[in-house]
Amino acid sequence: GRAAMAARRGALIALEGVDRAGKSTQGRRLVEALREAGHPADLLRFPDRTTEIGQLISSYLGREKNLEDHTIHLLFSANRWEHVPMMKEKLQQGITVVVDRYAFSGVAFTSAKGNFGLDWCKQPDVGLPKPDLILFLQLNPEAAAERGNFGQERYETSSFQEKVLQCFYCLMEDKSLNWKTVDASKSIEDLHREIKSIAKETMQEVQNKPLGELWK
Ligand code: DGP
Ligand code: NA
Ligand code: NA
Repeated sequence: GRAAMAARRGALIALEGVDRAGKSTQGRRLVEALREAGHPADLLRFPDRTTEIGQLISSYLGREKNLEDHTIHLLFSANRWEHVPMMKEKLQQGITVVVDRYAFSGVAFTSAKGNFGLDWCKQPDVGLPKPDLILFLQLNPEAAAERGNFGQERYETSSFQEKVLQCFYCLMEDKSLNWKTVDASKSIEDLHREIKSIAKETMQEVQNKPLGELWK
C-alpha cells in the first residue's frame, strides 16, 4: 500500500572490477533498464572528475600533477564523501543508486602500491553508505588485454592491475559485505541481463533494511 511505498528506500549497488571489465557500460545499461521498468535509479561514477577535488584527481591520473601517495588516497576518499549527503537523500527518496567504482577501488589501488596496510587504506572510507550489493565484474588478464591496450593514465599497466586484482580478492573475504562475482567475459547483453536480475533481487531485499555504514 501507500505507507509501504513511502518507506521503501533505494538500494546502493556498487560495480567493481579490473579495468576494461565493462563497469561503466554495465552501470549505464543497468540504470537505463531500471528506469524503463519504472524504478527510479541514478548512476554515479567515482572518481567524479567534475568537482574541485575531482579535478585534482584527474590531473594526478593524467600525470599532469604529482601528489604524494597518502595525499591522493585521501583525495579519492574525500571525492566519495562529498557525494554522501546527496546519495543518502536519493536512497531515502527511493532512488536506487548505482556507483561505478567505490571504496573498494580506493583500497585496492593504494594497497597495490605496497607499503600501505589494509587498515590504513580502509580508514578514510569507514562509515560511507554501505553498498547493499557489490557486483564484481571478473575478467582474466588475458581477456582484458584482448579488449585493447591501456591508455596513458597512471595505474594503467598489467603488472599494477594484477596487484589491484589480488587486493580485490582480499577485500572479498569480508563476508559482512554482499559480494557477487559475475563473469565479465560474457556478451554485454548476457552480462546486462544477469546484473539486472541480481540488482532487482537486492532491491526487493532492502525494502525493510536500514542503510548500513561501511566497515563499521
Ligand atoms: P576510471 O575513471 O574508473 O577509469 O578510474 C580512473 C582510475 O583511477 C582507474 O585506474 C582506477 C583509479 N581509481 C579509482 N578509484 C580510486 C581510488 O579511490 N583510489 C585510487 N588510488 N585509485 C582509484
Ligand atoms: Na582508467
Ligand atoms: Na569504467
